[in-house]
Amino acid sequence: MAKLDTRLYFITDSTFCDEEEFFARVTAALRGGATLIQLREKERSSREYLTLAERLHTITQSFGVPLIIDDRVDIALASGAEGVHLGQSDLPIDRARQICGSRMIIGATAKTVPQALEAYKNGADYLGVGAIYPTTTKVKTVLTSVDTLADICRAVPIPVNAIGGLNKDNIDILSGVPIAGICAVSAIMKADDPEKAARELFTAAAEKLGIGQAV
Ligand code: TZP
Ligand code: MG
Repeated sequence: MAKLDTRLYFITDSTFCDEEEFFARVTAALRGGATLIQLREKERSSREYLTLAERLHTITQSFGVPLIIDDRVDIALASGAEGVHLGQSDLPIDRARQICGSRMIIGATAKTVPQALEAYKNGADYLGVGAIYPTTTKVKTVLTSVDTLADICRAVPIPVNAIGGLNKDNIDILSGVPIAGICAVSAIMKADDPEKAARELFTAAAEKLGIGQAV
């Protein structure tokens, strides 16, 4: 399996800019220290999703950072990406594991301790938990309390990342919760300077939450 480092997990959104700007922004985020990238496309045809994934993969590979594909095991496999992220209405984790084999990173969304335990038991490598704050990113989600996030961290031995409305100025709420990292879309994607935004979020997570000492 590719080395899994979820400290600064940048999830992309290509819906508000053209393709060149999209790739420029993701490249900037990688320069700023993103440790894991997710391509997240909800409106694309399979062909478009694959084309974007292949192009993005050449970029992530040049930084030695794994690429995770949201929702779609087929696109992940076809593009050569290192992993796939599956929500509660996507393929079950154990079926995805059967298809992908042990080398693929499989991430899961969990909002409750039972969901987290089930995902772990079925072979998930990491969990995304949230939304911690309301988000401006297009997503069907409900808020998850910091207490539930903490319970999930204690319940499973795999990395748990917080997601939802997080930025360098509001992550203090996660202080003392043993998360492995932060997931962010808009704090980086929509920043004036995505490289600086990624760097500042990475630094804030290290300084305020102690994320990053041990990988
Ligand atoms: N799942 C829960 S919240 C969310 C996803 C995909 C979106 C997070 O986006 P942002 O812009 O970092 O709030
Ligand atoms: Mg999904």
